[in-house]
Amino acid sequence: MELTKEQFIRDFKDQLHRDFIVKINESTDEERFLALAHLIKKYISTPWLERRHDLIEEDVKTAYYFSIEFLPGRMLETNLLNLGILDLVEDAFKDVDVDFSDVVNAEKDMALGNGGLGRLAAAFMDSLATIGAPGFGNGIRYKYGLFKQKIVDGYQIELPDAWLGTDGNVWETKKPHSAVEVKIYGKVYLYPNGEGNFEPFYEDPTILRAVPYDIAQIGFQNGVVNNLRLWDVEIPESEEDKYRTIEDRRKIEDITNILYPDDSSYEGKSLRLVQEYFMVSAGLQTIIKNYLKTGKDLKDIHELVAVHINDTHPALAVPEFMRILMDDHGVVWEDAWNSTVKVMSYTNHTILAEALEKWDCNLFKEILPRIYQIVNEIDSRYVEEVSGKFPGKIIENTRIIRNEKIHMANLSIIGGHSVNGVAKLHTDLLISDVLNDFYQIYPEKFNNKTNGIIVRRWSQISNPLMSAEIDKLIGKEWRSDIHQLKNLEKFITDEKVLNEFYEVKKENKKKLAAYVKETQGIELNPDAIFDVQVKRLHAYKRQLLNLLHIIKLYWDIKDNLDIDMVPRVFIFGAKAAPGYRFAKSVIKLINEVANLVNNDESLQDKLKVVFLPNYNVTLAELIIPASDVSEQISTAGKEASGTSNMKFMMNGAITLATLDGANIEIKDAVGDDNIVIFGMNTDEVYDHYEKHDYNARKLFEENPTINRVVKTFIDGTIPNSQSEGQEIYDALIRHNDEYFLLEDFESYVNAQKYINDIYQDKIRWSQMALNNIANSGRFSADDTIRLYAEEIWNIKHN
Ligand code: 8GP
Repeated sequence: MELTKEQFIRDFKDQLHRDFIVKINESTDEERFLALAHLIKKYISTPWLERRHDLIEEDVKTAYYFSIEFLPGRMLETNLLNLGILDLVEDAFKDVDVDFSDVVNAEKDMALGNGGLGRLAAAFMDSLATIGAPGFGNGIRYKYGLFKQKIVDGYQIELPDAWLGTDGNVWETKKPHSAVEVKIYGKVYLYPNGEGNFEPFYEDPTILRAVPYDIAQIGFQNGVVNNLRLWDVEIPESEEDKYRTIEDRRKIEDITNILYPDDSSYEGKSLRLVQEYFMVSAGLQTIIKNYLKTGKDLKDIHELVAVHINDTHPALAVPEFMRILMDDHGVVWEDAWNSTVKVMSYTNHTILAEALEKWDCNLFKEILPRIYQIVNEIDSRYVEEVSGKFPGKIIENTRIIRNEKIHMANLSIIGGHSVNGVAKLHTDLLISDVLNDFYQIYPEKFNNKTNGIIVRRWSQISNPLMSAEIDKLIGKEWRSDIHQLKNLEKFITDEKVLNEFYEVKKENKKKLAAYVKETQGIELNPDAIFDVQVKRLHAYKRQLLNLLHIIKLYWDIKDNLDIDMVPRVFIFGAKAAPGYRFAKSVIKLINEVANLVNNDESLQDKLKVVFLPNYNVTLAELIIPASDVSEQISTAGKEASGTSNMKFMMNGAITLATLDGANIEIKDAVGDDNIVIFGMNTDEVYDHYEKHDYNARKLFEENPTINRVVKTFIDGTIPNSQSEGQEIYDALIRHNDEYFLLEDFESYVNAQKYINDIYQDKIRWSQMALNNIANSGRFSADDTIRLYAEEIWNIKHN
């Protein structure tokens, strides 16, 4: 946008004055942040408003991305960057003597998501706007984001993240006039309406008022402003009488209170199903209402609307779309079904069986009586359609209702025209294994869309030093055309350049070290290798393998205090699901090993271990630019894609990886010499599954290193962790090491040794790092979303 620094300073002072009746030098950082956010909203209000009107008026096909998670993190810098005024604002703040980074730090992380899936959804919002595509988001306005993690005595403690505070989210705008009603519970009777359809009659339903809050999604320097709509629940005025007590009201308010309510209880499960339906119904009603404004026939709605089901949580979109078309607008089943299948598409984000959603029919029927009828009908018609054409076993495996359960992935696949995985290997595994039965029926529905990242955030915003260095070498065009990073390859033998990148990394390491010192009291040596594993804590991601290696190093140094090794700092960041006992035990052990190692002076700082609490997007922005080694060590086949792996490579960290998820594509991008691969591949893992021949105890008994390392968990070496240590020991030895840590251990140790060796060759290491940066452009979410736009949604973009 066109703006001078002087004009901006005037606008900003005015805004502060108006919002808080305060002068700039008397204002707090929070006031400055809020005023700046309000000002940004003012700057974009016109294109934001016009965007939606234009799309409706001009009959432009629009994609709606339905997701139960959105994880944007902080939005201030991204918004300023995308508006093209980040530098100007930073500069202006210097002129008025305000520290811009303090203003940035006054923003709370918007963490309406758990990890990769939610971060990807937020990235796609940015990319959709950036490629100028009509693509809007649809989700839930949770009052509490993902819990805040504190570590007390080595244990994870979860604290509520009341991110909305009392004033709400500064980026949002409440739209009460667009509220809709959503019906749950009660009974439904169907009466034939004489036109081949049924008229439903609802007896005693619970009626909810869904109120939208809109958040602008600003495209990168292109004037486009898309919308992310998050729904909040209220009690409709007409129903007020029914909710006299605080307890009664709370039952309703709970619906949008928390992200992923604990679903180990019946109440938790119902709440989650209600959340899913609430968001889907409110979103679809609005989409259909807007479509009708075009004056077009509902049976052609697929020509203007695409709905994306991000993982199975929004899968109720299929029957709800049918319901609205049929019950509210009298479309006959066949026409409604034809449109629904063309409108819907689905992304699968994991092959882990426990994450594939299933609902008990009884619970489903109680909460969503009309939707249950429709799902039943979809299921019977599906069985009828494929009967005789495919073996009974395949039909049984793919139908929606089986063993009194509703299979949400099956509903999403049958009810849509596209199913995609999120990296090549992941899609291949869906096709050849997890969803192979479906592939035999609908091969044409399957496609791959490898994940991507917002390259601007992970370079320009989080790593300004590296970005300035790149500018010096190849000019600034890469900032808007990421593929130009490839031009950095020209400098791969230029020692001066390599040294400069090395120094940039060191500066970033010093910054992280200062944070660690301040928050944890641990001193880090910036000349050490910063070896980082940050991601959700899960057994398959194998943080424990990393820890086994740390324990090995500990013994190596203890055995030979003069050992020749580059000092190593292992950094972890990871939240464990509150009910996930094993994951919490791993956190406890990491912290106790950290205590052991960091307080043992005989190690002479050769080894340090740091667990940084409350890993989130903001912390990632500090850690990733400071990393030398990116740990991507999941059991092959288990990590659908990963996206932090892409962020690390973009920041010149060397990937230490198994051949899993997008690591394989990173390897293709950088070449075998610029990545360190270890461990079993997927075929080898599957071979163990088939032959049932894996024997962890044998490895433990026959390999002295493994024996010593594993015994460390139970022999009292690691203080204050007896029961957790035993649990880990049992998981590895008594329960036969489900994720093959011991089998991959030796190969991992060798890979780590290799890292230690090449790090000593500064030029070689820097060449690898530069090669990673130069080839990271291919993981831009802008490119990924272009493929969604062209191959799945059929929407236009620039
Ligand atoms: C994650 C995958 O684990 C990760 O590899 C991938 O990069 C990311 O999605 C984005 O595609 N999957 C999930 O978070 C996930 O499946 N969550 C559902 C169980 C809730």
